[in-house]
Amino acid sequence: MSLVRRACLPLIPVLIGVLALAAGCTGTGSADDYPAWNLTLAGDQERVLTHPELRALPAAEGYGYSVSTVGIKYGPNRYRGVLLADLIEMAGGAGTDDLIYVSAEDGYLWVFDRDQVNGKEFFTFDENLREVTPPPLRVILAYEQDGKPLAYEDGGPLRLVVISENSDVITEGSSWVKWVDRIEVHRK
Ligand SMILES: Nc1nc2c(c(=O)[nH]1)N[C@H]1C(S)=C(S)[C@@H](COP(=O)(O)O)O[C@H]1N2
Ligand SMILES: [Mo]
Repeated sequence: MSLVRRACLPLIPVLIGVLALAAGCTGTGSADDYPAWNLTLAGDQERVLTHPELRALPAAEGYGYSVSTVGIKYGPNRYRGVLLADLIEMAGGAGTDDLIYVSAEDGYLWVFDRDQVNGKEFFTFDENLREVTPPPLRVILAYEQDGKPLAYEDGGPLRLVVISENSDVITEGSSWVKWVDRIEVHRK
């Protein structure tokens, strides 16, 4: 007993140091720039991803520009996040007829079909809000806006954003779910 205690005690300060280093060195910014936030992925099984775990996944970047139902334009901004399609794969994938439920803290829910997860079927508009043929689009769960952590008032720490390579393509804000905390694959 006492032998074990004597052997382990000196290790504790070392362990604390290692943990502190690990906490300070994850992700792009410092860990303290982001509030604590978890994402629940519900597919065949349920799993929870922490914000640092999400930021460690392969990232996608592009321009996002949205318009609200009342015609207020928001953007363009540069966004960085994880492809929704990658998260669906992590949840076990989705079949052609499955639906993806993306929901938030405040109870808001938006339903995507598999084509939309892959950036298809969205309506796009020019800056005069005239409908245009959609360029290639991708849907990401964004955690960064213009190089900074996505702020709570902008829908952060995690917001669904439709991105493109063009800074002048506008998409409908209704699918830009703010404060996302759950993504669920609904099997048909
Ligand atoms: N969680 C959540 N996300 C949401 C909404 C909401 O009420 N709750 N409203 C949606 C709608 S209808 C629009 S037009 C945009 C508005 O985005 P804004 O508040 O950044 O202007 O957010 C979308 N995302
Ligand atoms: Mo809206």
